[in-house]
Amino acid sequence: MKAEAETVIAVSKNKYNVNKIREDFPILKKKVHDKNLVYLDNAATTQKPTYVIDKVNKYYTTMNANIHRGVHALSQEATEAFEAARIQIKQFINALGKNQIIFTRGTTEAINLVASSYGRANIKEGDEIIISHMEHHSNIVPWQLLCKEKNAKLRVIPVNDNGELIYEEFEKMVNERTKFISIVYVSNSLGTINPIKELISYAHQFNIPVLVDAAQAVNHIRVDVQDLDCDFLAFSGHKIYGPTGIGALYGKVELLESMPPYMGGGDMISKVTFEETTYNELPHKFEAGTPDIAGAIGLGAAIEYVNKVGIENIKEHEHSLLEYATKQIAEVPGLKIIGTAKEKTSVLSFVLENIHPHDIGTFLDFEGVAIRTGHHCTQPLMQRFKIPATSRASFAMYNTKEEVDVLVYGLKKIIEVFG
Ligand code: C6P
Repeated sequence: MKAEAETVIAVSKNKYNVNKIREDFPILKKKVHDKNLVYLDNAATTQKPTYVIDKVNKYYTTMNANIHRGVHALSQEATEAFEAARIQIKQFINALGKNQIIFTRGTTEAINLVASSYGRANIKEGDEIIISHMEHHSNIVPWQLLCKEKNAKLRVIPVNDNGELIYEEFEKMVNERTKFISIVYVSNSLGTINPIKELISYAHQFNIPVLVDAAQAVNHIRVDVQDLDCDFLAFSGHKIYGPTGIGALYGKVELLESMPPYMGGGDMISKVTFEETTYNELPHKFEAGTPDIAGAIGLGAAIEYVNKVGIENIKEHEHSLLEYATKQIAEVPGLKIIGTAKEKTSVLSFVLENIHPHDIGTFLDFEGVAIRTGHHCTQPLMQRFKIPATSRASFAMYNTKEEVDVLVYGLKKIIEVFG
């Protein structure tokens, strides 16, 4: 195992050293079909630096125990590491208190928690919930289920041809029946960055709470829950260089306090009798059962790593990659970019005339290039653009212009082969 200090990348004064960063991600040395791996599927999940892998390893090799339960040394050490990860998250998104950070399996579970707990307690027949046309299925289906159960109505903010929210339509949609808004910060299929702060400020004029799906935001741009003034915010660890199966829900204390538990079980209780149960304080009220302790510690380490590189540095690097790729890809005949918003993160979705995205994905795989093809769990958005699927290249802190060149080379070769 490398010493911790060695695993931490070097970003010397104003100089972003992508090659040094790449050394921290062992998987990037892998060969695929005898070609160098070019990993451009970062919106699906990011690769993990040695720093994170080592922290997870260290947990299992030196402190594995259940948390919040034991008086013995291992349990206390594990509890401390787990709670330190919560503090990392709290600081990263600038929450006021660590009791506002609830560990979940990821964004999906976080949204389901709010829809089930807050939603069931507060949404009534005839109420309206607003989402947008660019939501991931995990920010559609939980609300659909709730609306069905409560006989409430789901309303959808439309999207223009560039893949931007039609903001005026949102304002027109808000009325006295609007009781909740759940909205994606950054679209996974298009890369669009939505004007979340403006939207929240408008919603708050009418006391409507807003949940922000930040799954594709926290790894690209600075997210500050106090500045946004969002009521809830959800994200997944695996999209920010952390492990899979762990994520977080942020919530305002008064809302979280008022909500009934989502799941019952160990750790979420204060006292149980057969007649009555009282619940533990925040955030434990929403953390029933043994959590993914190693995952949480890994997520804390991932955030530490991102902090060391600097989110602003990452943003700048990814933006320059996006600009370069957008320019290079325009040279591919018959290619159309889907998602041309003014404000974008490093996602490049496209279609090629008469060539199915799955063929593109398979062909590129033989060149060592990993992209995602399909509907990206945003079927209504695909229907909006009248396409079944796109090919999506998504860039992370460790990608390079040379890798973009390999992608473009592969795409040109596809045109030659498929004519
Ligand atoms: N998007 C993608 O390839 P989970 O699966 O819970 O970690 O994240 C769900 C989710 C929610 N919201 C947005 C905006 C997302 O992008 C995702 C996950 C992946 O685009 C997998 S479908």
